[in-house]
Amino acid sequence: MNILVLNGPNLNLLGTREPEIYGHHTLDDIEASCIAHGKTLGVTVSCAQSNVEGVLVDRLHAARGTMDGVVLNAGAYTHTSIALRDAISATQLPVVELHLSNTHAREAFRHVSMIAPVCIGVIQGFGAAGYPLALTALHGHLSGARG
Ligand code: CA2
Repeated sequence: MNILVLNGPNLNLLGTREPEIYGHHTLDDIEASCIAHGKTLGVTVSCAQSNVEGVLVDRLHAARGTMDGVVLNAGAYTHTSIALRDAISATQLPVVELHLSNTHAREAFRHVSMIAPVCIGVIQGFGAAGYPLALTALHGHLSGARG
């Protein structure tokens, strides 16, 4: 089983600013934890990050046929990007939307997600710990263990 962990804009800055919102972990820490957690699940985890909307769209397109599912923290594009929503639909892959913060406890513009309707589920508000949670959830979904 192959899972892509895809992070969007500004998430390369994790651990450098706003730790009260996003925690102290760097993106490297998070990616390493995803790969390690994947090994416990028997999943090969690939990681990518881009600040560019079109590159994220391209990554999703490339995931089709090579990945079994995607964990996606689309960052601020979550709230604006119909292009990402359409790319998720086009891949026909199960995608878990993920956020470090609880976007519903923040500004009103973060309460709307363009991508949630085309994702299989959403994990948010648990900081970096959300990534292994999302991998476990997606692994369960792909294994047919949703109950
Ligand atoms: O909580 C999340 O994971 C978000 O996807 C993070 C996005 C935000 O726009 C979403 O509403 C929720 C922002 C990521 C910014 O990351 C930074 C990291 C360090 C310093 C500054 C920003």
